[in-house]
Amino acid sequence: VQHYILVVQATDGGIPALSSTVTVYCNVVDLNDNAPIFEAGPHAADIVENTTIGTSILSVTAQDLDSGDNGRVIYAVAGGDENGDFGVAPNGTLFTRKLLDREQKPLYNLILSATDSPLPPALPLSSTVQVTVVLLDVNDMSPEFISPTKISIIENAPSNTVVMAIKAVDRDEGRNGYVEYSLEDTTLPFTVGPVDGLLRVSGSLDRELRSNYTLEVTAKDRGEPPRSSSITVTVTVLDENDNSPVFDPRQYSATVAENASIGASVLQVGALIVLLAFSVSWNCLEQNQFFN
Ligand SMILES: [Ca+2]
Ligand SMILES: [Ca+2]
Ligand SMILES: [Ca+2]
Ligand SMILES: [Ca+2]
Repeated sequence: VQHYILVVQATDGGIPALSSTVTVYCNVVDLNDNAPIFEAGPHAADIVENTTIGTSILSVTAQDLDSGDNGRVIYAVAGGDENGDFGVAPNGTLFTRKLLDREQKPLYNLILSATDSPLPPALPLSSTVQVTVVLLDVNDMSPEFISPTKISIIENAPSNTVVMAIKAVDRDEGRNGYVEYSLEDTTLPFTVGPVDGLLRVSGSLDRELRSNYTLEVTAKDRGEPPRSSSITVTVTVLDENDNSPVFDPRQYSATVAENASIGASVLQVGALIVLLAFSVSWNCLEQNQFFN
């Protein structure tokens, strides 16, 4: 009630009694003594990630029993939104201000405030409410390979021998992040486990016939639509009976004086010392048979 109209009557004690009336207009000035109060919760909503900027999520309402500016409510996001991902419209509708990424942050616990707007020097009063926003996954991540792309296997390895474990990770959730593996060329003597990614030998490997294989491996998720990515794995077939030492580097060079004596040390290759076997003359230096 803001206005009272009172009719006041004064009557004397005489006989007959005389009286008169006066009308009193009474305005009650509002004090800001009520804070805005939110309707009871819980307040929660699910939205898909990557939703358009400005998408409405839910609405909150706070009632303020005061009148005028004392009851005029302004809404704001007061907590839980460090990156400024959300805003609240004057009517209390929560909306997105940015593209939201479930892989970065799947859930927000927001604090919304409602504050009234009394004229100074009166102080505003406010209250808060918690709003939970859960992001639903969209298949926006492709599988990413984390396994090596080069591997070797001994020739004659029996069928079913595990060559390596191929691994790809997909940061999406559920089916969107469930990865299955396959080989592009199924005629090669290898298979890959669709679920475990184990690359196995499935035929004979003969280094003399073929010393390396290039396998294109695809990892595909089960999203709708699915996303996939591929890598190339090089498999080198090693010679089973090759016991000869491997020099590193493959080539060595040394300079020998023309008048070096037979038996002079030329250079050392690992544990092997190369000695001069014949005398050297300048015009024969390009041949190799002087050394043993
Ligand atoms: Ca108020
Ligand atoms: Ca995402
Ligand atoms: Ca996603
Ligand atoms: Ca995915």
